[in-house]
Amino acid sequence: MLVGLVALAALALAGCGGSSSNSSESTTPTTTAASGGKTLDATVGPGFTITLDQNGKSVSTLAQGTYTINVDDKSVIHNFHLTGPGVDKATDVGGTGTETWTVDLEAGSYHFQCDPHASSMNGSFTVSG
Ligand SMILES: [Cu+2]
Repeated sequence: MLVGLVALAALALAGCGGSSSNSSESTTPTTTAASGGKTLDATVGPGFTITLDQNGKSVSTLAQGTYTINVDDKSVIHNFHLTGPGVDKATDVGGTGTETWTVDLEAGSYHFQCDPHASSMNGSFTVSG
């Protein structure tokens, strides 16, 4: 009986994913973005702006954990460079496009900037343990 319940729950979860007639019993772990909201949006350019948002709000503090960062580099004169405990990741200055980073944020201070314009294009946030 318990096995039957678990199978039902798995089917129900798979159904939420939007695939209509997927009757296989494969439970693909595709529940990253929706639960917990641990997705950040990093944007640089096309003007002299650099931002890091979570759910449309500028990030100032975060709980430690694993985050997905969707980076959108919109300019060939800017880049997005994130540094902090255990993290040092950057896009190319001369390139544009989107990248997806998975980062483990630990307790401490993190800083992001556009390297060619670091004095004016920068931001920071704090991660609490
Ligand atoms: Cu720049």
